[in-house]
Amino acid sequence: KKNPVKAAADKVVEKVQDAVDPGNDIPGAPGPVPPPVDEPTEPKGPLPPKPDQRGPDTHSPTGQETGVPQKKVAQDGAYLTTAQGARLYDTDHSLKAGARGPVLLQDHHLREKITHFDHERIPERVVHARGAAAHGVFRAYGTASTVSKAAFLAKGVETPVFVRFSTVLGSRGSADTVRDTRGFATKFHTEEGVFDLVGNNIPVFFIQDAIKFPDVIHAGKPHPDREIPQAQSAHDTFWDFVTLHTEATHHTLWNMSDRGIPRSYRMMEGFGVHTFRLVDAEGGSTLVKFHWKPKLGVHSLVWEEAQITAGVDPDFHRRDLADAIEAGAFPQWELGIQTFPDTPEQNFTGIDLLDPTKIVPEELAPVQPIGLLTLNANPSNYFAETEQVAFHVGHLVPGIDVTNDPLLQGRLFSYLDTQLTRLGGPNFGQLPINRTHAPVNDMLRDGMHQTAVHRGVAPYRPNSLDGGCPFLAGEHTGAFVEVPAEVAASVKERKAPTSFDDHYSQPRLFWLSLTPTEREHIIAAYTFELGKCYEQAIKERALVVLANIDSELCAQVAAGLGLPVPPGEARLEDPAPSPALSQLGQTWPLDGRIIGIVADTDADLDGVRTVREAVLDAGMVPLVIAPAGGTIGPEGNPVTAQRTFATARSVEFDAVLIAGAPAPGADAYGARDAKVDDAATVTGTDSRVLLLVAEAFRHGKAIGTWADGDSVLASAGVPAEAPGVVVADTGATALGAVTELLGTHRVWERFTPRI
Ligand code: HDD
Repeated sequence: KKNPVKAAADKVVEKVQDAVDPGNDIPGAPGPVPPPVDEPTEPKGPLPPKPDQRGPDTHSPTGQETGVPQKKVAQDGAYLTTAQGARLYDTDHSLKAGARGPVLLQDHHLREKITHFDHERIPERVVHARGAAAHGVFRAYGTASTVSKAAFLAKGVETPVFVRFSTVLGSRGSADTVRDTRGFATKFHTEEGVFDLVGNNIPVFFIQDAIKFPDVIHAGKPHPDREIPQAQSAHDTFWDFVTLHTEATHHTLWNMSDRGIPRSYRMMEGFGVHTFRLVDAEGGSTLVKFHWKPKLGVHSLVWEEAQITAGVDPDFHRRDLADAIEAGAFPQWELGIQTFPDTPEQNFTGIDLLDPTKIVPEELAPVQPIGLLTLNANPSNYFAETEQVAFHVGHLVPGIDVTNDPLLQGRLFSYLDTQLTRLGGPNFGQLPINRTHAPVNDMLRDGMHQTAVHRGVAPYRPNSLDGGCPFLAGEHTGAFVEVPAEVAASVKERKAPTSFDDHYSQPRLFWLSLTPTEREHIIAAYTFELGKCYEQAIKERALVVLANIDSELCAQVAAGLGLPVPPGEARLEDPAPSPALSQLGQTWPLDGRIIGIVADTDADLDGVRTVREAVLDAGMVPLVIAPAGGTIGPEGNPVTAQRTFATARSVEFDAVLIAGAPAPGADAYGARDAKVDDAATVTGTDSRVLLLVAEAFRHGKAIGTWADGDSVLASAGVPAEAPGVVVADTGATALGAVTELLGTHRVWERFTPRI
């Protein structure tokens, strides 16, 4: 009689033999088993990455080679193992007492797999939870060397960087295009240690003292009872706070402007916000404000576009950044500084440099370029890099120091503190993305997630057992030495200087510096956001704030809300406008802009081919929008559809071209096959195409047609003679005119401001 236990055991052996046969389920021959990993044993140099902890691949899945070959597979080696390295023969069935029996507690693999999964998430950032990041390089022009001894600012020095962009209010899974401030945090891996420039896309902040940060964030985050609304400022608690704390007026006005809904992370300015202090080789100090200037210009969405995009493509900004880098259209910013003498008053032309609600107009203190940032590689792993990166305003290098700005001072505490909860202890600096490239020789020991195996017995100073090592550096051996700034004899008090009481002159400066179209957007934004509030008293208080910025702004918003206009306070003389604050009026490069080309089987497909080539040659992205997926045109020479009438929505395109049918008799793509000839022309009647064209028109986008494509315009309700609408004979002519229009981002004449 057959022994059932032996039979079961034989079966297992058989199964194991099946599984370990490399030809069985692994395509191709198995690679060599990787050599054992060297665990870091001592903290002296930068820790070597494990094979699975490599930095980013400098190239994209679409084949853009930029260096290291892309690693396509998730694992090294041929065999699946446990975390302890034991090879596995089955990962789909729990170990059971018989196929229909209960699961056994002894199943180590089951418990390890589930336990690890249960703990895959870490707390999201308390603010700036939603982000997207990229690797890059910063190349210094050397122009800052006269004011800072920082080694990475010396001429020609190239420093690896990691930049994370973010929204502030939303959770990790929230939409990208909501109205909000954007974070712009840069980690410079310099030879002298890490320097973090943790800035925003708005140059001022809601509060003047860090002690109020929990208040402004509690007010902006979803209401604590129902946890709604997500990633929005259009609700009562936000407006309650910002109208009671009028120092928030300036930042709020920027949020309500086009700056609150950027077109792309690649098209945002960045600001260090606070005044920092640079120190030169002789110990002389200069006050500075940091600016990032995007090479592609500063551009925004229009509000309806932002709203549609939040539903149609919530990952719009994340995708845009990754796609651009993948396509080799590396985004670039110039880093610039405004410099001010480091006088005891820390005041420039009457502007208090320690007040983070104030800017210094560029017309008064020009932004001087000091280096170029290029983002050239996408992260390989979102969690390991974008999620685990830890920025801190206190990560400074010799030559860059802080000031007494009370907002900055509080941040110096918060950023280190928050990582203890978020990254689970004090050793987050050892995570691959955070590891400094400079040699580390600290005396910090132990703690949660310690990965170094420190040697020796004397991690203290002074010591004799380690021969007194390590020694202390001095100013001339690269030590970070604080600027010996004088602290005026004073009393201990909870107070702000009286200069911090001016909450309106700079909001007015911003308002006066914008074009009528930009002002119109602000009026619409306030009307929308306040219209979403339930409390009448909050709306009324907001109108009082607006009356102090501008009477027309207040009157228009009051009209929209159906409320009376409150009296404004008497104002001092108007500040001179700062044209640099406006986003309009210049022409910018078009790299990475997306051109939608609507075409069906009857369209002039030769024209479509020519246009596609020309768009690519111009560094832009052509996307053919066809009635259905696959290809259109003759079998031997088809045109591939990248989008269909079902998947395309206007918000994805910076401009739209409509390919009409060639004149009767003219066969634009040569030998058509009968099947194609029979296909009905659907473009001009398809409601999705008409919506696409109407929305593109409403959002101020350039629209071009050729052949008889203009017939679609009439059906979509778009006047052929309207500004920015091009009716041409050929695709090349239509594209030429549309490209010209794109340089200014939108067709601004289409917006008719009320004031
Ligand atoms: Fe902050 C994150 C920018 C004021 C406390 N902040 C954070 C990030 C950016 C900023 C870009 C995301 C970094 C990343 O991508 O990981 N924060 C700013 C700017 C401020 C500012 C420009 C004003 C000028 N922040 C501020 C104050 C406090 C904080 C006043 C606290 C007193 N910020 C934090 C934080 C966060 C943070 C809680 C959340 C996650 C993190 O730090 O690492 O510590």
